[in-house]
Amino acid sequence: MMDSPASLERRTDDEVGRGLSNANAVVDPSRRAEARPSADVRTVKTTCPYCGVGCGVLADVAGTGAVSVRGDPDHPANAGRLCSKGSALAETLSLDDRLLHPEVDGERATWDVALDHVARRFTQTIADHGPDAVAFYVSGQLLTEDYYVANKLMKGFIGSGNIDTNSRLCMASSVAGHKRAFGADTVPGTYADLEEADLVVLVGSNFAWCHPVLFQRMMAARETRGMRLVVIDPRRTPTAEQADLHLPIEADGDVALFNGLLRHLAGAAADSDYVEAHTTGLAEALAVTTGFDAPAVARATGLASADVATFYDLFAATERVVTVFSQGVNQSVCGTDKVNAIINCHLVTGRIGRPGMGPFSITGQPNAMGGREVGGLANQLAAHLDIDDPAHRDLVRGFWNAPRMATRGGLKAVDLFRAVADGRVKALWIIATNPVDSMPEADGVRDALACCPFVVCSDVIRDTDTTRLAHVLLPAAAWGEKDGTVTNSERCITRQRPFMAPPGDAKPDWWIVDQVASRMGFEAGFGFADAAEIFKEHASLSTVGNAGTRDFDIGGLTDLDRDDYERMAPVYWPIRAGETSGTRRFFADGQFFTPNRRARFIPTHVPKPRAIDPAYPLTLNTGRIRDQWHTMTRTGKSPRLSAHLPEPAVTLHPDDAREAGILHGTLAICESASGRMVGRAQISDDQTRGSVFVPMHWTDQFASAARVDALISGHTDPVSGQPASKMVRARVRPFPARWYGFAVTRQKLNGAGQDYWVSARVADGWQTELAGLEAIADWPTVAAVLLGATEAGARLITYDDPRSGHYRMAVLRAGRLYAVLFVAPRPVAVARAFVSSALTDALSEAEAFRLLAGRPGAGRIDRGDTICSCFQVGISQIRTAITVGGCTTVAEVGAALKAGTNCGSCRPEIQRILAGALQRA
Ligand SMILES: Nc1nc2c(c(=O)[nH]1)N[C@H]1C(S)=C(S)[C@@H](COP(=O)(O)OP(=O)(O)OC[C@H]3O[C@@H](n4cnc5c(=O)[nH]c(N)nc54)[C@H](O)[C@@H]3O)O[C@H]1N2
Ligand SMILES: Nc1nc2c(c(=O)[nH]1)N[C@H]1C(S)=C(S)[C@@H](COP(=O)(O)OP(=O)(O)OC[C@H]3O[C@@H](n4cnc5c(=O)[nH]c(N)nc54)[C@H](O)[C@@H]3O)O[C@H]1N2
Ligand code: SF4
Ligand SMILES: [Mo]
Repeated sequence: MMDSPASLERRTDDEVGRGLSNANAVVDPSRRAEARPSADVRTVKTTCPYCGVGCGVLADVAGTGAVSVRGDPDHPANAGRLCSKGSALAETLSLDDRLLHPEVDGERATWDVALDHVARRFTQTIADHGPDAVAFYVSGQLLTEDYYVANKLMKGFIGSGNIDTNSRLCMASSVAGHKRAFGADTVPGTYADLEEADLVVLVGSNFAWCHPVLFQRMMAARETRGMRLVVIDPRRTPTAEQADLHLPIEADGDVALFNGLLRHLAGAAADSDYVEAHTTGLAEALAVTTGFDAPAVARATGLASADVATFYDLFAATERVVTVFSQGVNQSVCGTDKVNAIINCHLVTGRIGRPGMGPFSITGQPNAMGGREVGGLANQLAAHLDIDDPAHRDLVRGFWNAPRMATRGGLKAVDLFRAVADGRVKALWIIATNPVDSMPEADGVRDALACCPFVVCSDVIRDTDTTRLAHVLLPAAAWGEKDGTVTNSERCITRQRPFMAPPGDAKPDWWIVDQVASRMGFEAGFGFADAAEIFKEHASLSTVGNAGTRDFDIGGLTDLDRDDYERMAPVYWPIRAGETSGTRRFFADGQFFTPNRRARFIPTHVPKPRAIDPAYPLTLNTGRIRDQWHTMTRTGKSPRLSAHLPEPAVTLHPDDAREAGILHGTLAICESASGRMVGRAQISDDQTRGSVFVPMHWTDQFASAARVDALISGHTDPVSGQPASKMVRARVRPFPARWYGFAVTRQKLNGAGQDYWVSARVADGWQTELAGLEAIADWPTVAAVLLGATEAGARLITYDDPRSGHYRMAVLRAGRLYAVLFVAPRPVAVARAFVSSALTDALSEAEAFRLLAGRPGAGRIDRGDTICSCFQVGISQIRTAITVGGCTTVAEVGAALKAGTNCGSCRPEIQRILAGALQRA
């Protein structure tokens, strides 16, 4: 760890016995299984801060302060497993990049000054322009307690509905679909249902990469029970590759597909007794499916008619079926209809509320569910109550003793930022989310913040594309420091516990909001002592006026004292007063939360095809990669995670690439009517013709121009207000690079000024891909500046061939490799992992030359692109194990190289490499 002032402070904390240094030890994962914490190791049970699977984590803190993590064998979600991101958590705890002190207008400030300033500006804005002139934009990565306090302040005390959350971009369509069908935002099922099912249908979910531990649980059950897997996704993803049937559906074909299925089931597999006793509206829902036979559905979805028929028959014939859905469903102009089209099929067959069956909306963020419980969306109230229902408002008003309850819902995310842009919202507080990168119309969001009179940002990182635009920065305590609860996709509430002291001035998010509330004059409703006290209030509210009429009830947790809260084991909701354990499955009794207790069928509508603009012939689809988390503020710190896919790819079908004149491995510009990005062209028939895929993760912190949300339009689902982040019309063209470069440097290379750059962490520094639109005549000078080799003490070794356009420079300092650059007229062909692993090595001049020649020296192998991040096994090694070593299964590759034997997240990719290599052989 670098000796930053922050780490010195953390050590100062040590001295007074309050905290720990957070030096990171990454335990060799091969030893993790046996790792028995030694005497001076303290083990803290907490929860992974990434995806909604909500895996239990054991943080082992050594006497030295070094932290390592392993899966918690006792946690019901993961039983000891962690995926690649969870396994690398210790690598993300370093203090570099952390926001450590409050700042006001770019100057460091005390908490008192910063909090008073925020309270004063919000109070003044409300006095001058009314409560709707202020807003909060928060996050499913807040703990339930943080979220509860923010929502209480805005809806109960400021008196506006203007608090929305990044869950609007994530779960809003599922919430709306559940409410329409069930009368409440209820997720009926459990993870065990995935193990007990005979058929699992994954709709718009790259399960293997986005919910890896749950995916592995499911796949393990499949090996023993032989369940069938259908994947509905326009791309052949690593998940789709594992499927018995992959349906490469055209974007937004889902409503047609499930309407056709409803029609098929109504004839073939309906449970008329169930429909009769427990539902309403089937006739109306069926009426809109007239004509949806398999051939018609095939035309509407771009699928083969035979595949549609196979899917329908399989679904009809299988009683135990779970339909899992995620962002390919939610993030759409017809997201809510997609959700209801799926639920309709489970209602008509009565396959809900019983083991191994049901519709299952899998949440993305660690506390997407907790956010829904506290009512973090602008159109909700706390405790699954409705803001539009006057009786519900009265109930909450009474409980909070709220001086001015909001009387209606507030602005939803897209409208909220538009209101910032046009000046209706004049003061905005952003907490734990990075909208300049993750919101649609992202350039518009950036411009809106730039002209907003007052922007406050609470984050753990100093420099993000959003914090750059804030007037006030408030340093939040990060994972490992903060204390509270999260709820996972199956309604399991688990504690996140601190195992380190917050560095610098960092404070818990709830504390920061609570302080501002008190300073705005709302002491009566705030002044919480700790997370336990907030949780108690939240639990109590869930019982108010709730005699089994509302799904969210955690009355059984209202009596927890501080020690109980501290010890609280994972627990499921609902857990009503007097109960000691929660109910695992909803709707077993066929009773729903609508006024007549019946579930509703909803007629769902196929979206009108949007007019195709010949200028933008392609459909742009966006999403996630295996080892990065959203805007990379934390996973981007991990060399291991950054090695998997270090550059944003623009993935194209071969025919589309050919038409656009784009070659594999060159750079491509992807643009829509609203913005553009540049990335590495990847040509693959995993992509369907007419579509292009770009990952959502890259920001201006890591790349010259790769914020894909600059391309996404503000089209939203009319019911849920969720943006269609997976579909915008776009086009591609070659980035006309005159030269390409690849650099590995100790310090982050300052790419500013280069036409194209993308940086990623490697073990001792950074690697950077570069390209330029203009030829460079004087490479020796430019290279020396780029590599920081202009100071004394740098030994330069160069290779220059002006005729062929090749230039290479290695910089040695004190005999060790400090930086190296390769320049070529075409994409640089040197093996990345081989060069980056030489950084800081002691090299003779001859060895440095060999490195510049791109030839591995003695004892150094070229691993190729990293596939297994736990053991750093590359694609070349895996191919060799197959072609030379004779491995024919994933297990054999694991035995030979260890690849895939720890977290298992890479097993689908090893499978793919095997299939390719064996086919060639
Ligand atoms: N590694 C990693 N894991 C994560 C996250 C992360 O950042 N990184 N984020 C977490 C969060 S917050 C979330 S919300 C989840 C998201 O988890 P997922 O929803 O599984 O992930 P995405 O990659 O966004 O999208 C899933 C798939 O939807 C497909 N799709 C696009 N359009 C359509 C369509 O019209 N119909 C259908 N059927 N499919 C379509 C895409 O091709 C994509 O493969 O992941 C969580 N887990
Ligand atoms: N094109 C496209 N856009 C998308 C999506 C997509 O699939 N395609 N997916 C959407 C979805 S589903 C989601 S969930 C969003 C995610 O988008 P964001 O929420 O914008 O992404 P994150 O990078 O997770 O942002 C979290 C921020 O909070 C900070 N942070 C981390 N921990 C804490 C903490 O404890 N306290 C505080 N105060 N700050 C903290 C991080 O440093 C980071 O800046 O993106 C959405 N945008
Ligand atoms: S699956 Fe991975 S990212 Fe998700 S909670 Fe588990 S360890 Fe964390
Ligand atoms: Mo999400």
